Amino acid sequence: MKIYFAGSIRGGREYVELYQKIITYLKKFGTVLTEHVADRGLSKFGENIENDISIHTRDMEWLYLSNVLVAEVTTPSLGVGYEIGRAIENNKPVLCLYKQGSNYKLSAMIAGCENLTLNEYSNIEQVQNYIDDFLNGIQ
Ligand code: 6IA
Repeated sequence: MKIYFAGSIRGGREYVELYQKIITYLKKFGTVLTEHVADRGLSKFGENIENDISIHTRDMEWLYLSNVLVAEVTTPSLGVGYEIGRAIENNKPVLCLYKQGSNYKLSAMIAGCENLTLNEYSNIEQVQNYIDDFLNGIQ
């Protein structure tokens, strides 16, 4: 299974360690095409040798290749929201994970979307259980 993991980059990096844990767990199920999302060296302020057009082109290729998109949606991110929308339009199953009690309010465009699965978690064990349920359900 090819998995596209989406998590905030320019939106803010406060949950990057959680992204790493999620990616490690997702690798039990297949290949994660977007491991760089959890790269702690990738700062929202950082320079990148690639330009934004090539980032967008490459990410869309990976998204088309993937069987499923898993998104950590707690930190609001235009890029993550965009990827979720593009995945749904391309009939990919989408799992969104949101940290319960976060100061960030989840967008109605995610919370109110009936074409995705949204789970609220309070710890990594819950995240893992939600991933199990979701990915075993579509295999
Ligand atoms: O709007 P955001 O930057 O928070 O969007 C994050 C999402 O867009 C992630 O799920 C990625 O898949 C994708 N994305 C955004 N920026 C990049 C990137 N380099 N490389 C790969 N995927 C990206 C940006 C580097 C820059 C901050 C120095």
